Amino acid sequence: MKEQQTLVLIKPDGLVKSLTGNILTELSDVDIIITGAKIVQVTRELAEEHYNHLKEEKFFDELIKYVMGEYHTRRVLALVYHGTDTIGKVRRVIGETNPEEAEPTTIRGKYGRITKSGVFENVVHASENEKEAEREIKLWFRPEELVHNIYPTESKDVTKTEFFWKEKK
Ligand code: IDP
Ligand code: MG
Repeated sequence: MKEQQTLVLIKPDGLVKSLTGNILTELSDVDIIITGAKIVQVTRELAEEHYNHLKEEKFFDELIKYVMGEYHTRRVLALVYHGTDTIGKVRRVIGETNPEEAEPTTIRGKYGRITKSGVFENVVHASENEKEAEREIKLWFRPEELVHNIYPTESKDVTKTEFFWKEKK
């Protein structure tokens, strides 16, 4: 029993199909809590870094286009879940990578499909293990965007331009 965090992405097909509510409901049944959430427009750089371990696969280019939203909408919902054994719990709820092989009761089994060009449109991403979870959470989120941090943080003095809401005169 271990406190873990995991990165979940509701991919562009999940957003276009209005599945956000259903997916959050399925994930709320396993006693884990959301500690960070935001809508992200995925750049090519972020997509390629996220899937860098699949660079050599023949489906890599299609995968990058898919996660950048070229076939659906240019955004994903990024979430960090926190709790005991979160990584395995979430992976069980989402199901197998191939939506045709995923159990029909899982998120991917219920809502995923394979396109004619062979893209696995499997609706959600979730980290596979602790090493990947740490890498992915640090890639997608800054420490202050999470309500609770399990990885060490440090403060640095930086000078930067920040945006504020314009004050009404
Ligand atoms: P995972 O998302 O279940 O962890 P990975 O092997 O890490 O599976 O693959 C990342 C993503 O790449 C998958 O979610 C899926 O969208 C896509 N993908 C994986 N394997 C294939 C394949 O054989 N054909 C087409 N797309 C694939
Ligand atoms: Mg993976």
